[in-house]
Amino acid sequence: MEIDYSVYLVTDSTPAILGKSNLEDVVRAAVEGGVTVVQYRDKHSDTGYLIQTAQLLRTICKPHAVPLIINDRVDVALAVDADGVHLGQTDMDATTARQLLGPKMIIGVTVSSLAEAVTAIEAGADYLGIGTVYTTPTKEDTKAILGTAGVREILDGITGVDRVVPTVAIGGINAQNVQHVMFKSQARRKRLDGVAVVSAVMAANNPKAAAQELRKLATEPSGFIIESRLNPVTVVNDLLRRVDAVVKDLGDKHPLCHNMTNLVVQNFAANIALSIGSSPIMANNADEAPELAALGGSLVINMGSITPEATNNYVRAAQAYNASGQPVLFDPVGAGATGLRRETVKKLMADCYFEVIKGNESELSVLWGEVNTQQKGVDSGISTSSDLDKAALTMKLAARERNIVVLTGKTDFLSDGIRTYGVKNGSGYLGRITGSGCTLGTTIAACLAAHREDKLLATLSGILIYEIAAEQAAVRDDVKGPGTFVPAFIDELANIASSAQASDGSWLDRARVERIEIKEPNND
Ligand code: 3NM
Repeated sequence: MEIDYSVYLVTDSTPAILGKSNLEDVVRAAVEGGVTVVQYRDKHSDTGYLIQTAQLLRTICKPHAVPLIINDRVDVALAVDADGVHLGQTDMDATTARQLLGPKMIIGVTVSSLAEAVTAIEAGADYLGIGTVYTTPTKEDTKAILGTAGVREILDGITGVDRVVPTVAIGGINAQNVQHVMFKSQARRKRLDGVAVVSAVMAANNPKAAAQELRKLATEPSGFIIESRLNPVTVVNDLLRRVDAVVKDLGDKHPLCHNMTNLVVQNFAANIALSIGSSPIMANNADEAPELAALGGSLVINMGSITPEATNNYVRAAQAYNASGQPVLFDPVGAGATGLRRETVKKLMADCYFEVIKGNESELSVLWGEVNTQQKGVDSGISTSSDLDKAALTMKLAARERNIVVLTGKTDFLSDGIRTYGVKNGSGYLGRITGSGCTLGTTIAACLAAHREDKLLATLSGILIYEIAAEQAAVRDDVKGPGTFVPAFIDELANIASSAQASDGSWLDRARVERIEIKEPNND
């Protein structure tokens, strides 16, 4: 039997989840809404009650051809002629269960490491539940929190095993994150077949609608695809030839650039956006985000001035842009400076999809997981890494997050996980004024909104406009120091935007971009 694992419902009869609802009613609604598998999971009731309830659930699932799987209890599965059992690591082992159940019954196993996954497949498991993806209050004895990167590692690892089995991820999955769980956990040769949820349906006010929405989200392609990977332009000169058109698009389309940024740079960022032809809005209340996202622009989340309220607004705003397929750029300012910032980064990375992440070396090291990177303030600090190390960090983070990563510094690095480049343009003045990193984010985000086809090209265009304008400003006679640099810089950004409108690409003669060849990251 071919099974659709896309939305796998695990039941929970405890009052904390089910509330005052009745289990059968919720499962019926969920099946009508479109869940594709039901697992009856009840860790507390007596055997007689389990059998009675499982029989009832069977009559609900059968007309919809939805398989009914029994958690842990092989005897109950046999008694009600269920479609299969699901076994945790401390339940009966899969080999013994197979002997008792025969060859036809489905056996699923929960795994939280590659070793467990391989053992389960070799013991004859028909599918794997991979968890725990995110922290969840629903199950108390969960082991490792894998994140999407951990799920991906397991998927990558099991492609080496002879038998291919379907997989679902479990733990903290809901309508807000289902698409990026599916997208970000995708390994080179294997992707998840679906997601398993408890509270997202069992605790929903309207389980049928919740199931419908999850089914739609889990099976529809997300807006996150980095299309540029399909047919990428890689040669530097070919990319540079296309940059002017991106800058021209910016002037033609005047895309909205929505900034949720820190207190220091709000005015500067708005002026930078205006100078390159984008239309800025500094809106920190996420209640406005769905309407703003519908206008076709981009969002910058710069966590320079974080508060609990701000973090909540960032998540909700990013999710609104994610839902509408519009780009979000994340600037993890000072990511390693305090425990609060590390926690905020973790939350944002778990709950949102960022098309571009832009940071300095120490910020990106924290995102990669070298959490002992201690940052002083928000500056990058003294680097001990070579340019190749920085390029490799940029590339492996982009490959893991399935997005574009920009690492700023004397040379800026950018990568989509496949193509990696270094940009050597810029001016020392950028290091002597506030907000130069932050407003580079605004510039890149404006380009992303204007050009949706090749996201790496859009990112490169933003970096080049910015760094070349800085170079042009720095050599002007009227620039005597950082104070006079700022207005000259804004003027030069506007000059580049006007040149692009006149199809004069001569400003790009200054571009110093080189491709960096790094062997494919192995996600270690
Ligand atoms: N198993 P929710 S996590 C039943 O990690 C279960 O193996 C898990 O609940 C595992 O969808 C979990 O409400 C509970 O977060 C998932």
